[in-house]
Amino acid sequence: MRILVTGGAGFIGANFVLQTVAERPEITVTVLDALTYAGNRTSLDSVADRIDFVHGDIADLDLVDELVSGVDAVVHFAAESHNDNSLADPWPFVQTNVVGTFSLLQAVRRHDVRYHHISTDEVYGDLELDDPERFTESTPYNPSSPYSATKASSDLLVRAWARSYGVRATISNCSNNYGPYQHVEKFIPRQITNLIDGIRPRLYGAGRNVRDWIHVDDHNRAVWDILERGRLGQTYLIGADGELDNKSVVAALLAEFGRDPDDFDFVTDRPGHDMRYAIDSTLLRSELGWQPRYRDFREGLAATVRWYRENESWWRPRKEAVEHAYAAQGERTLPTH
Ligand code: NAD
Ligand code: TDX
Repeated sequence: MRILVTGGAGFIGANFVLQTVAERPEITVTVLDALTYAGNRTSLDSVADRIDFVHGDIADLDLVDELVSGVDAVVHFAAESHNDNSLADPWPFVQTNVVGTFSLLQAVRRHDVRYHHISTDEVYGDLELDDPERFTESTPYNPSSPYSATKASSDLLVRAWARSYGVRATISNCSNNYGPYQHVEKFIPRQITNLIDGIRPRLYGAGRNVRDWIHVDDHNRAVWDILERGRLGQTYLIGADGELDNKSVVAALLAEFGRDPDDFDFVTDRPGHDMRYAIDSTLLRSELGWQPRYRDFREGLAATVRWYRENESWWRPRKEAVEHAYAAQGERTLPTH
């Protein structure tokens, strides 16, 4: 089987490629990645001689058509992925997430290639802290940020191409991932690298927002299950029952670094900040037999902290620019709640 992995130099895509090469040596992998600020080719160094890497844009129709014509399946990870950036400058999100997905869909339609679309739980909007419900495959779409609106748009394109043109597509909507190779702009790597640098972690608002954490390897194993055994046209939610509020995540990190539990700052909140995400992954578990392997968040977090400690050369070149961008977006410390 030959697969085209878009966004394979990003966080989840790179972990997917590393896992695939290690566990499925019979698969031929081609990566298509534009190497934006979020892409890092060195994440794939250990498998560089076992994959093909193409530096290019998913919105380049001719390039995408050529690459898709030579594979059996496309796994589409490439995206502009950071909510804060989408609030500051939404255009690249429309271009990559919507136009880029359109370009891939046209190619898989023309060449009748199997397509798996990676999406997010954020398309469903957010839940109240005390809401007993969790997101399911039938929750109505209600995105909040420019990022989640463009991801929702791309999901709808996939659904339309599957129904109207018979494209052999599946979609997965996953909750917040953590693990190695995640960009230092994101919550957990930002706080880990702050702590390594002796800077206090920074919590938006009151730190009460809840995210449903899943280890990136568990996400990627679910993607393979869906690719191999998922029903065409079906959406699957991926989540590992990992709900935690941001303050608890910071508390776990402070403990990991042997720091005082109060050693963090509250900073300006994100506009429109979603309160809570929570996934009901019953369909994935019952139909495809998927189970998470990382069941203890604190263990997974400790392993992730070790990875950032041991791989400073991977993240250090990007740290200063990220902190500069947050400062330029107006982030400032708030009085303690
Ligand atoms: P990321 O920002 O770390 O990586 C994105 C990758 O896509 C980068 O390598 C970048 O260079 C590449 N890219 C961006 N624009 C491109 C373009 N026009 N053409 C080709 N390549 C391009 O993102 P991530 O966190 O790895 O997310 C991957 C996917 O998973 C995204 O679709 C995201 O919406 C989805 N997702 C992420 C999470 C999460 O917690 N990070 C959760 C659920 C779903
Ligand atoms: O410094 C911070 N302090 C803070 O409190 C940062 C960067 C974030 N936060 C909060 C905001 C969120 O409540 O932490 C939570 C997680 O923030 P992000 O890492 O930016 O993730 P989120 O906005 O939840 O989106 C992520 O999960 C869904 C990914 O970035 C998306 O690509 C994915 O679709």
